[in-house]
Amino acid sequence: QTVPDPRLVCPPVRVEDDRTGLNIETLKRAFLDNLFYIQGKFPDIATQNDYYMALAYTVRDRLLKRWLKTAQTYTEQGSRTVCYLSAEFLLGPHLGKNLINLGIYDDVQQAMEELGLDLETLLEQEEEPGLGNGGLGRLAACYLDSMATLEIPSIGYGIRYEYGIFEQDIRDGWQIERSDKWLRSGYPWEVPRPEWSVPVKIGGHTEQYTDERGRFRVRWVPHHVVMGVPHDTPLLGYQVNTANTLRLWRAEAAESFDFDAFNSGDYVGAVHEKMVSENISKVLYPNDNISQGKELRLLQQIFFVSCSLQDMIRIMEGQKIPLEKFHEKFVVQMNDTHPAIAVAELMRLLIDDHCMTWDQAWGITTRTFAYTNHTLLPEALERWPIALFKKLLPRHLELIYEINQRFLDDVRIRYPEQPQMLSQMSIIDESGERYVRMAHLACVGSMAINGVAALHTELLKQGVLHDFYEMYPKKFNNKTNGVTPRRFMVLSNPRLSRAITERIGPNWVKHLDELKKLESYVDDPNFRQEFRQIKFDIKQELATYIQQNYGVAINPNSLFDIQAKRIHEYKRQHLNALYIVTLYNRIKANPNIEITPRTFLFGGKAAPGYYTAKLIIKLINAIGDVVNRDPDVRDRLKVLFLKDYSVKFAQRIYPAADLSEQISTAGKEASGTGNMKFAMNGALTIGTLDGANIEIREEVGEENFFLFGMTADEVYARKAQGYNPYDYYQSNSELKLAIDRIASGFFSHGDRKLFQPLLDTLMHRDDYMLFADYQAYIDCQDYVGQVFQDVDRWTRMTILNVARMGKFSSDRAIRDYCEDFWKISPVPIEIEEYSPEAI
Ligand code: BZD
Repeated sequence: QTVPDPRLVCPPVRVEDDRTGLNIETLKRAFLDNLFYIQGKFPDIATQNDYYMALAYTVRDRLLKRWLKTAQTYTEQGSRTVCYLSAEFLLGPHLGKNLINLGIYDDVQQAMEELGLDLETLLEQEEEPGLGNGGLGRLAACYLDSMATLEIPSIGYGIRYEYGIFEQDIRDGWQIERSDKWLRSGYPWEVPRPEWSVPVKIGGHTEQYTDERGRFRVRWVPHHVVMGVPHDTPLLGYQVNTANTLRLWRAEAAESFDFDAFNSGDYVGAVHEKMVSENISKVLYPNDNISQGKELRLLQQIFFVSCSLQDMIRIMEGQKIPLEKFHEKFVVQMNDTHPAIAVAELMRLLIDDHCMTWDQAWGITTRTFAYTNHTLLPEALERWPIALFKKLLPRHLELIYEINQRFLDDVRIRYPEQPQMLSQMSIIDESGERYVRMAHLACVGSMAINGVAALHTELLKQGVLHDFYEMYPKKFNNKTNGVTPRRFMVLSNPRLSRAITERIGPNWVKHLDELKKLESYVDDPNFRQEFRQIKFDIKQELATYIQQNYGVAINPNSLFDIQAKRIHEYKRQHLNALYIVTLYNRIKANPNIEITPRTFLFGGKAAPGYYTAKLIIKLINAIGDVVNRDPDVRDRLKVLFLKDYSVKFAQRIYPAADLSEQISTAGKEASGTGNMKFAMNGALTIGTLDGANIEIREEVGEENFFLFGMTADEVYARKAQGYNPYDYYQSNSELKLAIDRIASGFFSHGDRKLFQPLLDTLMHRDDYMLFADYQAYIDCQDYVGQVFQDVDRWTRMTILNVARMGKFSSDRAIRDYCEDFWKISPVPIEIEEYSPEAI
C-alpha cells in the first residue's frame, strides 16, 4: 500500500460550513445549494419532491461526518460489534427521525418557513422503504435505533428489495395489491459500495480433493455465482455522534458468468441468466407468520447471509484481526430462523475457504450466534425440503448432516434409554418427506436463544423448543421486546412529548423509566386538562383526514377504538367485528338505547394469498358500509378500514387512539409491539393475557388495563377437552344474532354465500376460539364504554399508562441483550469541535 499524501487525508470539516453547519442561515443556504446542484432546479419550478430531496441531502450531509467518524473509530479501536441479521428492516421515513436525532427539527422548520415552505408537507413526500411485513421487521429497525443511541457498535445486514411490501388499495371493500416502487423518485439516504461486492455460489456439486499439504478437503463447484452489492444507510442515534450502518445487499449478475454465453453468441440466454440472478433481491415475500417453502426465498436467505459473513471476514482482514478471533470481534444475532443458514455458511467459510479444522470452526461458530424466535405458530416454522437444499446448497447440506451427526451423538449420550429423542431433536425431519428444520439448526448452532416476551419464552421452553431447553437450559433467556420512543413518541406525538418535557425535563427520551415522574402530575388539573386537549386535537386532525380521504364524518368526541396490525385470524380482527355487529343489533332492537359513541378504526394488510384474512377485510368494510349510513345509528357508531397501513401512517394513528385492541388468542401472539406504541401515546388497552400484554398490565396496574378472555393454559385445556364452537353459538343469543345477521346477507346486498366460508370456520372449527372468548369480550367492551364516560377516571388511567411504560423502550431491550448475550459496551464517538486554527 502506498502512503497517501497527507494533504489528501481527511480534509478538515468546519462545523460551520454549508455541509455541516446547523444554524438556520446555513441550513437555508445548503438547502438552496442542493436544490440547484443535486436536483438541478430553480426554486420557482421545483416540485415538492424536489424540495424534499434537497432537504434530505442537506440533512444527509450533516450525518456524513458522524458516520465516517463512527466507522473510523470502530476500525481504529477494533471494537467488538453486533451484526444484526434480518431478512426485514421496516425503517419508516428517515427525514423526520434524523431531524429529531440531530436536534434540528425546530430550526429546519423555521428555515423552511423563511423560504415559504412547510416542513410537514415535505415530510409527507418521503416514500418509506417498506422492507418488512410487520412486527419482526419493525423490531429490527427499533433495535438499530437503540443501538446507535446507546453507542453500541453494530451493523444491520439485510436485503435491499427492489419491491418492498405491496401497497394496499381497497376496491369494493376488497384488498387489492399494487407493487411498491419505493425507489421510483430516488432514495437519498443510501450510498452504494460496489467496491465491497462479494460473490455468492449457488447450486452445482461438491468434490473431494487432497490439498498441497496432504489435507483432505472439499471443493464446491457451483452452478453459478451471484454478486451481492452493498448499499449502506447511516443510522444516527439520538443526541450522540454515533451513526451506525445498515448494509443491504442487492443481487447482481456476475460478469464472468455471462461471458461464455456472450461469446458463444447466446446473447439472449446471457441476459436471461442476468435477470435470474437479479431476481434474488427483487421482491419481499409478503407473508407475516407463514413460511412459504419457495426456492427464491431460500436463495434470498443464503444470499444475504453469505454476503454478510464474507463482509465480516473482510472487515477483520482490514483490521488485521486473525480469523480465530471471529467470535471475539463479532456477535451475530439472528432475527428468527430466516438467517439460520448462517450456522452452516460460517462453518463452510472457515473450513473450506480458510482451512480451519472442524473443531476449531465449530468452537467459533457456536460462540458467535444468538437466535431470537418470534413465533409459536406451526405454520411459521421454517423447514426446507432436502431435495431443494441439495439442489441449491449441496455443500451446506453436507455440513448440516455432519453437524447433525455430531449433535445426535451428544443426544444419544444424554438420553441413552430414549431413542425417540433422536428423531424429535434431529435437524433433519425424517417423519415423511425429509426436511431441514431451521429452528433446530439455529438452536444447535447458537450460544443464546430467546423469545420476545416472558410468556412466549416460557411457552417455547414448554413446547416447540422443549427438548432443546432440557438439553441446554442456560442458552435460554427471555428478552421482552421494546420500541423506540424517538419515533413513536417524540416524532409522532410532538405535542404530548412537549407537555411531558415541560413537567419532567427532557431526559425521558433516552431514559424512558423517567416517565414515572409523571405520576406526580396525575392529579394536577392543568396537566390533566392539557393531556385531554392534546388527545382531542389529534383526534380531530384524524377526523379531518378521514373526512377528506374517505368522505365519512366522524365525531372527535367519540371513543376512538383502533385495531392496527397485520390481518390474521389469530389476531382476531373478526372478534372486534362481532362486537360491532352486536352493538348494531342492540341499536336496531332498541333505537333509543344509550351507548357510548364509538369510532372503530382498522388498518393492516393481509398476505395476498391468505383468503380468510382478505375476507375479514371485506367483512369490516361491508359492516361499515351499512352501519355508517343507517339513520337509526345516529352517528353513535362509525366503522372504517383505513387503507395502506404503514410505519408512516402508524405514526398518525397511535397518538389518536383512546382504546388499543390487543385481542389475540392467548398463547398465539409472541409479543406484539403495537400494544406498546399505543399505550405510550395514552391509549388504554383492551387485551388478552397474551404476549407482552401481560407485562404491560403488570407495569400499568390491573386497574388501568381492560383484561378479558381465557389464559393460554385455559386455551390448551379447552382444546384438549374437545372444543365445540357450535355450542356457544346455540346458547348465546347475542352471538347467534350477530352471526345470523352476517349469514343472512344483510351486509352483503343479500348475498348469503359471501361470508359463509368465514362463518363455517367459526361455527365448526374456530381454531382461534373467538366464540369461547366472545361473551368476555362483549362484557369488557361494554365496561370500557362506561368507563370512557367518566372523563376524570379515564384521564387518570391514561396518564398512568404513559407514566408506567418505561420498561418498553427498545433501549432497555438492547441493554439487556448487551449484558446477557452480547457482552458489548458503548464506544462513544468524538467529533472535534470547530476551531479556526485547525484550518
Ligand atoms: O414479531 C412478530 C410477532 O408476531 C409479534 O408478536 C412480535 O411482537 C414481533 C416482534 O418480535 N412476527 C412477525 O412479524 N413475523 C413476520 O413478519 C414473519 C415474516 C416472514 C416469515 C415469518 C414471519
